[in-house]
Amino acid sequence: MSRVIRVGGAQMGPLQKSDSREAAVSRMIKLLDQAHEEGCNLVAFPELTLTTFFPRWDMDDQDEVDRYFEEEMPNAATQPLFDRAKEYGIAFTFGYAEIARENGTRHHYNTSILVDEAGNIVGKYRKTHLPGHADFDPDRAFQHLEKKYFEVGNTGFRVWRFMDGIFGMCICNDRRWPETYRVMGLQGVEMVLLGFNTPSSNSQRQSERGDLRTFHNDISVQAGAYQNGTWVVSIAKAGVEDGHELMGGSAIVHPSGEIVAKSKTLDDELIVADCDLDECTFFKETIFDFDRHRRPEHYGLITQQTGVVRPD
Ligand code: CDT
Repeated sequence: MSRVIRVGGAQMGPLQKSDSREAAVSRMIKLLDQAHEEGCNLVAFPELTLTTFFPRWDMDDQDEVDRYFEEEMPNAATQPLFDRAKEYGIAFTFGYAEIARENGTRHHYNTSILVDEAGNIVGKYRKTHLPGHADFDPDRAFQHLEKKYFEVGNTGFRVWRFMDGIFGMCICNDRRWPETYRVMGLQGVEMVLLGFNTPSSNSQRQSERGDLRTFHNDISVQAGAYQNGTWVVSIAKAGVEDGHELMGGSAIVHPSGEIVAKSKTLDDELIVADCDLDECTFFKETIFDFDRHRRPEHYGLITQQTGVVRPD
């Protein structure tokens, strides 16, 4: 039986502070309509799809912060997206800022969900690698306060049996860490879905070239795909948000590591590729046959320590 999935990567253009959830969702629905016309079975949207990338703003009023978060999913603003996707029979994933109630306490996470073609949420991932800093940093050209507004996710890198395949999720900065893909690779992942919001310039090194930032994005997702024999669908929120530019470069990556579809703009844009999950098999059974070739007895440091310990 064929395991080809037509994937739509729904890059989003910028969202300003003043934009409503409804405005974001109506743009998502437009991309979904286009994906339906192009015969997609699965649509991937970016990280924090519903709002501007608010961690660039330093806020101390928790009520103001909480306005960027969702307490329920779906909710009134996103229900039309769930309804339209169900009508089309399209599965989808998107990221949002989540307030979760766990053991009577409110927790703030940077979250993404996987929704099946019948509109059921079948998977949830909470971001593990939170980049940036927790306190205002006057030495940066702009702020990146994810460590202030979010807790480290408590889901770990799970995978789900979904659409005749094995799917996993991660979010933005997670894509730069090989451990992210390998933990999912060890569970047989065949498609990693991820969204990102990446500034076009480095707040700590303004001289860094844009093409180098694109290279670091590409090399991360291409290596993650190849080294684990998995598809990677990596989707940006791009463009200028209240004067701050986010890079584009959404990509669908084959298990060979080759990019098979790439966005060209910094705006709402759908990229499409037919992804045959069976194309993972060759890589998983040859050069990256983990069972035959991995040597975990020599990898202990990876889980025993966080930072670098240099020899005396
Ligand atoms: N959203 C996100 O994780 N962005 C980071 C920027 C890091 S710069 C502090 C990224 O890795 O793209």
